[in-house]
Amino acid sequence: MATLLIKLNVSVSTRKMYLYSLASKFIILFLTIAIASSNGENTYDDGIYEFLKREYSLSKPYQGLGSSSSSHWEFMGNSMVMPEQIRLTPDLQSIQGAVWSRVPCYIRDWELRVQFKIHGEGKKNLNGDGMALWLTKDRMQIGQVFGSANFFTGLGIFIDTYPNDEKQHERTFPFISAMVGNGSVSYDHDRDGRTTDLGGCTAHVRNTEQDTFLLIRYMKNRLTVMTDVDGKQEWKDCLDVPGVRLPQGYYFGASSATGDLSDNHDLISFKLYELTVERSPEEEEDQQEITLPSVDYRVDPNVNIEDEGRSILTVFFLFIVSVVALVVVVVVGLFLYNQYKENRRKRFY
Ligand SMILES: [Ca+2]
Repeated sequence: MATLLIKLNVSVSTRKMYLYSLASKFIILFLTIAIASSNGENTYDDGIYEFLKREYSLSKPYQGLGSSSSSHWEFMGNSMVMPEQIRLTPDLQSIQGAVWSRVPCYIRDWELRVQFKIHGEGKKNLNGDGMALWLTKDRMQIGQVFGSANFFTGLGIFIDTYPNDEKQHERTFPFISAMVGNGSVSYDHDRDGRTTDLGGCTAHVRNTEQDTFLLIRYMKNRLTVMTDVDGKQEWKDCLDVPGVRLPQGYYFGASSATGDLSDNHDLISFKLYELTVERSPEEEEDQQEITLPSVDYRVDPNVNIEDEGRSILTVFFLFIVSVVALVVVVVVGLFLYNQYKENRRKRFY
């Protein structure tokens, strides 16, 4: 009996020890996760890590904003901070507003996630003009491109809510597009930037019930834009362009403008994540040479490549058919001629 009691005691204390060790493991795991998330660190696909960079980010309650030189962000035009958003423009005619980072960005690989809201009283196609997100050499310059300067040097992402070019039947608005400017190329507002854009997508972002988000990723010179605008909580492809070369030390910004038509253009959050990406020595060297923004290859929207490709194929096909037909005619002709000669020879003898 005594032996049994001892055995029971031993097994109870072993179980306690096991439970204690399990509990402590859980606590350690919990603390690790808590510390990691408080640092703004998350694991990304393929082992790439992302770190939230607070100095380039904006979110409620929008601290670190204003005219003081210690603030990271500065206002321009009619933009204003409200409890739930930064209103770049109210739903009034001929208004411009912007917010610009004061800190030049030397992060090479990054992902920007923007929550925004575009809403107003105007009926469909009686609203405008949209908003833009920037990473440019110059900052705080009022102008004609969604409230910011034209002939910009850097990257512009446009959420264009009004079709200025009536001929754009194949594009449904609102339309999101991207442009890389080198200081000497104009954004053509009357053509909705069609002549210079790197492509884009339609996104129904206006007067929606659900929250609307945009993701811009710049990783190893590849520019990717995705949207999450239909309340499904998943990113949808919009634009993906390799060979986009952007120099370091540029400024992030967001701007908006209204004209005869208007909308509320609200920036709710602007979160910049640094991505940790491994590079080969060649890629390192390639990066150091970038002094002016450029794109290795841009599809010219005025040339219909599909049609051109088709016509080249047609010409090639016709050429092959002609050659084959010519050979057949020659061979058949020779055969018939030989037959004719043979018949004549037989008739003579
Ligand atoms: Ca437009």
